[in-house]
Amino acid sequence: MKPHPKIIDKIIDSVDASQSICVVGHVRPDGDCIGSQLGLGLALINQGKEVTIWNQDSVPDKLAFLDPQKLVQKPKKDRKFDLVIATDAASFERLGMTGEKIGDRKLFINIDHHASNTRYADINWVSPKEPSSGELIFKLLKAANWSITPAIADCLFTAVSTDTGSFQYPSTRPGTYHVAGELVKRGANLARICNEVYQSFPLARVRLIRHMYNKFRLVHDDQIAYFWLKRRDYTRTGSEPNDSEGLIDHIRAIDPVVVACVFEEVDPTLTRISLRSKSDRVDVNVIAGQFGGGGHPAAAGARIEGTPLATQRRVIRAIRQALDSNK
Ligand SMILES: [Mn+2]
Repeated sequence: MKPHPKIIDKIIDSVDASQSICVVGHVRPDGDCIGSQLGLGLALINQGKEVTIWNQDSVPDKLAFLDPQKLVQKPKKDRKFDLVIATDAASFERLGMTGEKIGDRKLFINIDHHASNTRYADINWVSPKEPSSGELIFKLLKAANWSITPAIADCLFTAVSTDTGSFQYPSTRPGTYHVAGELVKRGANLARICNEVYQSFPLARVRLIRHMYNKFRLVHDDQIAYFWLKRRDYTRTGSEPNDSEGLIDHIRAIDPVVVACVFEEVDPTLTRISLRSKSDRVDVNVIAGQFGGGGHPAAAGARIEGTPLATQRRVIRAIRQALDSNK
């Protein structure tokens, strides 16, 4: 009897058997998504594959240095692919309109590290213990013996670094540092990555941070911190939704705070929430799940229908309950 091939071998065999490959990622892509998409995409190009890299949204400015060839495109028309690989996308819906354009494919592979992943593809490599999808891509490249060039190392290092909060989140494991070390050995340009990703925020974002510090609220013995981002806050500060990424870390980084929450107005009756937990006591993936969202124990999100006030009440109540039930 033939042994059941390990999933990673199945993925490598599928790539070998495919010529046209599309690599897709989630809406409003972050460093892990773009780094994983580009790191994998570049490796596949080096393998002589015909590669398309699609994301519904543009590459954030601070990550543009990873894509000098502008490989990441917005999907325009339906295309035929031998293989589509999704990276860092917890659900099919998270692919946004990209999902509508990849219908004609022979095989669909999902590579992700979100515990909430819905296993929507033909082959699902979901490993929630990994702190980033970038680490999964690194393992895939190593197992396949596909060369990790300095450009690929830049992409994967950015993925690993951003999704671990610069190697600070509890998800960071010894292996994460080994992967990072190996990526630096293979030419990841640390100075460039740190300067582009962490030291080059636009002034508009600083105005948004000022707004946040003026407006954030503390409740439940200062254990819950939250603030609202309204659409007018973006226009007023000259910023865009991309600029709000990571803002939540500022209120999370306050001593008594255990859970931080950002309410972002999508439209008057739709709110996007982001949640961060600093303690094992509170699993925000569970809280987000109560509102149809998900993520990780320490970082999760959801989109909630309803008036802003009702949404705020429901979410804060859920956080309070989580805090009180695990004292
Ligand atoms: Mn990720």
